[in-house]
Amino acid sequence: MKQFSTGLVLFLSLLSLLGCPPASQSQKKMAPLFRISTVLDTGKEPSFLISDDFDIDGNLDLAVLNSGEHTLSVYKGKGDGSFMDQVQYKTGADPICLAVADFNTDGFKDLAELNYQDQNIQIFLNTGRGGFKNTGKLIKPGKIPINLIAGDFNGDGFPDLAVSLRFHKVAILFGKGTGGFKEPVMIPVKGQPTGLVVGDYNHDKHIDVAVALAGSGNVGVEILWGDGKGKFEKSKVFKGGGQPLTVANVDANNDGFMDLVTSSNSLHAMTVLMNNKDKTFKTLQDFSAGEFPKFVAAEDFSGDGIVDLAVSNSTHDTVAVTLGRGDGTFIYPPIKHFVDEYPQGLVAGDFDKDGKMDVAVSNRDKNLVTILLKKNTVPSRLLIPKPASP
Ligand SMILES: [Ca+2]
Ligand SMILES: [Ca+2]
Ligand SMILES: [Ca+2]
Ligand SMILES: [Ca+2]
Repeated sequence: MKQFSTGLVLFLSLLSLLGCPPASQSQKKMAPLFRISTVLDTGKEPSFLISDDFDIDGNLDLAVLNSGEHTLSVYKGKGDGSFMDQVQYKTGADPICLAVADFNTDGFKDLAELNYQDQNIQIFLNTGRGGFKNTGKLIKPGKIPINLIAGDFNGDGFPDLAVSLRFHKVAILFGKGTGGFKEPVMIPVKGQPTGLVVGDYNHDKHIDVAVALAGSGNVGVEILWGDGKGKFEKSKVFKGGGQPLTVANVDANNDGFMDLVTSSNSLHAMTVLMNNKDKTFKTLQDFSAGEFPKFVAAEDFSGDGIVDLAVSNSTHDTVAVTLGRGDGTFIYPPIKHFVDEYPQGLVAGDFDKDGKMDVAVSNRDKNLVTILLKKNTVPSRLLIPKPASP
C-alpha cells in the first residue's frame, strides 16, 4: 500500500511537471513582435503623434507635434511602412495634443491642436490632398487645458471637442460644422482631469467621455454619460491607478463592452477598469508594463484575437507590449523593444497594410519617429505557458 502511494505521488509529480513547465521557462525572454523598419526625422522634441488617412488614399499617414519648436509635422504614408518627407506647419507655444475629426464637414479629416503654453486650440483644415491650412482662429477652452478629444456629443453631425482643464473641469465645445466652435460649456469633475477618451460605455447609442483624474484624494476615472443632446450625467469616481496620466479604451475580455486602462505616471503602473455593463466599473489590480509608461495603445498585436497593450516607456527607451489573457489581466513580463531616446507619443496602425498591427513612436530626445513593423512570426502567446488557476 505504501509502495503504491509512493508510486502515485511520483506519477502525479511527473504529470504536474509535464503539464506545468517550471517557473524559469515562463520567465524566458520572449521574441520581439516588431522590427524597426523606418526612422523619420521630426522637429524638436516630438511629444505626441496620431495616425489617420488624411488624403484618403488608403494609406495611413502621421501627424506629429514638435513641442520644442512649436510645429506640426505631417507625413503621408506610402502604404508599405515608409512615409514621404515631413511637411511642417507652425503651431502655438508648446503643442501637446491633437484630435482628428472632419470639423468643417467637407469629407476630409481635420486636426484640432492644443497649445499648452498659449492655453488655446488651433484648427488645421485638411485641404483635400493631405495638406492643412490653419484657420487662424485661436479657440480658448478655459484655464490650463491639458488634453482634448473629438466626438459629436449633441448629435447634430458636427464634431465637438471635450477638453480637460487643470482646475477640475472638462470643457465641451460644440462644433458649428465650419471649423468654428461655440463658447465652452464647463463640467466640473472631482479631481485634476488629465487624459480623455470617448466611447459608448453603456450601449445606449450615445457617446460618453471617460476622464482620467489625478491630483490628491480622488484619483481614477469619472464617466460623463452623454444623453446624445449635448448634456452629460456624471458618474462617481471609479478607482483607477494612482495619478493616471492617460486613459485608453480596451475591450479586455471580448464581451463587446468597452473597458478602460489607465497608465500611472508616478507609480509605473497600469490599471484596468472592467465594464460591469451597468454604468459601473470594477477596478482590477495594478500591473506593470515597464518604467514610466507614457502612452498606451490597445490592439491585438500578437494576432490571436485577444487585445494586448503597447506602452512607451520613456525612461527605458523601450516600447513594451504586454499580452492580454482575455480576462482583463495581462502577462508579465512584457516584451520589450528598444527604440531611441525618450519614446513618448505612441500610436498603432497597419502602416504596411499586411493585416498586422504596427506601432509608431516619437523619441522626444532624438527628434525621431520610429516605425515598428510587426514581424511575421508565430504568435508568441503559443509559446507562453498558461499560469495555474489559484
Ligand atoms: Ca494617406
Ligand atoms: Ca474637413
Ligand atoms: Ca456636434
Ligand atoms: Ca453611452
